[in-house]
Amino acid sequence: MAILDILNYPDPRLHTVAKPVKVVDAQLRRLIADMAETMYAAPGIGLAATQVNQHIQLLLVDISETKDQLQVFINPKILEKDGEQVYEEGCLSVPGVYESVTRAEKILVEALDAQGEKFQLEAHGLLSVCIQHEMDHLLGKVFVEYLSPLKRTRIKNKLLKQQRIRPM
Ligand code: GNR
Ligand code: NI
Repeated sequence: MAILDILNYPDPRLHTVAKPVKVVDAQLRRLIADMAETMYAAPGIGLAATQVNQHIQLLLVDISETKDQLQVFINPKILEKDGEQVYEEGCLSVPGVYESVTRAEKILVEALDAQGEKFQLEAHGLLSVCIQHEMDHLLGKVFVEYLSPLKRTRIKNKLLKQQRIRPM
């Protein structure tokens, strides 16, 4: 296994739209294992392939305390959304930034698992937030895009400064 580099906002590659996975094979499971190791090491409760510069529809989540409940979603689709919740979100690609985002409270997701088997899951609360956050990454969207342009500019400049890149 290997720990992969995570892209940092405002890296333009974070805005790439991921393509569907065609085959669930050993090579894909190797990427899943590396992404899991990367997510646990970070530590984070979710990781989208986009964040490790792999532009395919693959995301992982593990919201358990014990960090032994990995859930893999390949080619995920949201079939139903219901209600609203506000959660203070963070992102491994936007280190040190935590801001409130409004999302659906309940989602019904359909996806393939790491064996290529189709499944459906109804998610609420943090799991629902996390899956929606990761699915946004696959669409090339980072959570700061829900914030005001002023906040987003401040966050961008703070992160560029941290990365020693001249502010825009
Ligand atoms: O580790 C993470 N924590 C988190 C907290 C609140 C809402 C969403 C998240 S996902 C984030 C990991 C990450 O950046 N996934 O893309
Ligand atoms: Ni994120």
